[in-house]
Amino acid sequence: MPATFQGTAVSGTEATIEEIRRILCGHLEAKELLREAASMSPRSASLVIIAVLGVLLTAGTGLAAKSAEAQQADPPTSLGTGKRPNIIYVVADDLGWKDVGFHGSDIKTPNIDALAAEGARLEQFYAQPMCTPTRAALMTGRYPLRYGLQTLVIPSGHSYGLPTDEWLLPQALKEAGYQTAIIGKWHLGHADPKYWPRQRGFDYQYGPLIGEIDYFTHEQHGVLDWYRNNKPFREKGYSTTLIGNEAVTLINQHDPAVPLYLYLTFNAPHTPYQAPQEYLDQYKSIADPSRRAYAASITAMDDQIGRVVAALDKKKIRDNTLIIFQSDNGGTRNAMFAGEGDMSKTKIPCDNGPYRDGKGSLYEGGTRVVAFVNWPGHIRAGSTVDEMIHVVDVYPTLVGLAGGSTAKSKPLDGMDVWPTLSEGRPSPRTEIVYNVEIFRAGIRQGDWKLIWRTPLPEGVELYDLARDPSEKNNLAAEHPDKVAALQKRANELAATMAKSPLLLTEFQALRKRLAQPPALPNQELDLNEEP
Ligand SMILES: [Ca+2]
Repeated sequence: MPATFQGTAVSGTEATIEEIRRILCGHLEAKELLREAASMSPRSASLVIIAVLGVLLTAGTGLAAKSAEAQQADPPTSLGTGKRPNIIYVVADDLGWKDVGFHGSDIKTPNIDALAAEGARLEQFYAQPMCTPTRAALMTGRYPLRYGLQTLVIPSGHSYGLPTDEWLLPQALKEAGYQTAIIGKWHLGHADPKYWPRQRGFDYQYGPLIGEIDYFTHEQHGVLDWYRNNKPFREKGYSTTLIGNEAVTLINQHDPAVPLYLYLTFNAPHTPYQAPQEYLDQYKSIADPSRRAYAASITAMDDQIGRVVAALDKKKIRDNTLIIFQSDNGGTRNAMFAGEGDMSKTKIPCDNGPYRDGKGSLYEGGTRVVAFVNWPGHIRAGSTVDEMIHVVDVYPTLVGLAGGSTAKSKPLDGMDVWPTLSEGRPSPRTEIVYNVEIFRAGIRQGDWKLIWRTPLPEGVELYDLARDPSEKNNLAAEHPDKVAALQKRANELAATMAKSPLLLTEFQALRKRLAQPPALPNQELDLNEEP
């Protein structure tokens, strides 16, 4: 570690270090924290923060494209069945692991439950801890650390997006002859049309480019976020219902001779917790208004999924349609990660069952998400796949099924897991990379999982997930060899990671503050002027 970093850390106050930790762990509070730091600290404290951030930001080499790790990744194998299924890929937003009927919830999800029961439940399906990174991993087959999207979501006021030199899943499926459509939330870049879905392989687009919209006005921070084929427009209705309507219409009008890839991404049940009265009325027994609206929004989403299945049946293409469902991250358990809106008066309603913590964290509650796969005659009904699958695996698996090619993709982290999904064979995956950022990492190899927080004082946690899936017993002190091996792996990945455009932008904004005049108290001072 550079001497400047050590010196800076030693000379900084504990309060300053804590500020840095909070900034790094929660962008949403960053501006407020910086304002606080500036008002209570001398100018030198700002310099300390900048110095530490600068060292941390330059720690990554940004050589994602040259990643030796990625170059060594196994090439995907095409295990297509000869059929080219329609693919309906459904993503829920911030859905708690336990908040579906098939995981024991009192929230009614009969359509989701039926699909899971007639297909395979995926009980070790891992996503990234937040929206943007998971969606990027799904679209690229590569860890977000490869292209700088590993930290937080793309905030509404930021202008970066998923780099355009990535070859996305819809591009690969379109190349294979699929009709491609996104109906729902994107959240992989909104400030420049070059990041929008229509420019990234989707023939058709409908829904919000960002997300966290008001379900009824479809606005984000008072700005309309509701588009059809790149044009903003207003329409009345509850977003979940509108998304369902659009999916049904698309299926009804679809030419069955052409395979369809529909990326169906509800903004439900993300904040703000809202639902139509008829759904709220189904949960009169729930006293807490947040939990009632959250439950109602999940049932509303379930109804729309039921309508999509009915449309497939009516079109007589159900038997040749693969349906996959997942949440993009675990349910929210910390208000800081609930979204950009005010959560001060809201009781967090999500339930991740036995899994610790939730969205934003590297614990299982943030990353092991509700998921199932269903394809009549191809996925064994009533089966449970208790094998490790990472969201990056979806890309090569679907492209393989589609008979497509990954030749234009950058080196994939994902593996073709079709034999695991369809036949219950052991997963080729022996490792889960929960995330690697400049301030923390989560890595699982076999049943051993490391969570490593690197801002000082560092935190090291080691769990045996086979015996302790709830991550209650930190075994780091008992197994220093396992900690060291997993830390080595995390460091290897960190050495290849791309810089985060979010943190770089914030760092540059911090530098601009150096040019501002001193924030002195606004009072008359007696100056001892020399005569
Ligand atoms: Ca999310």
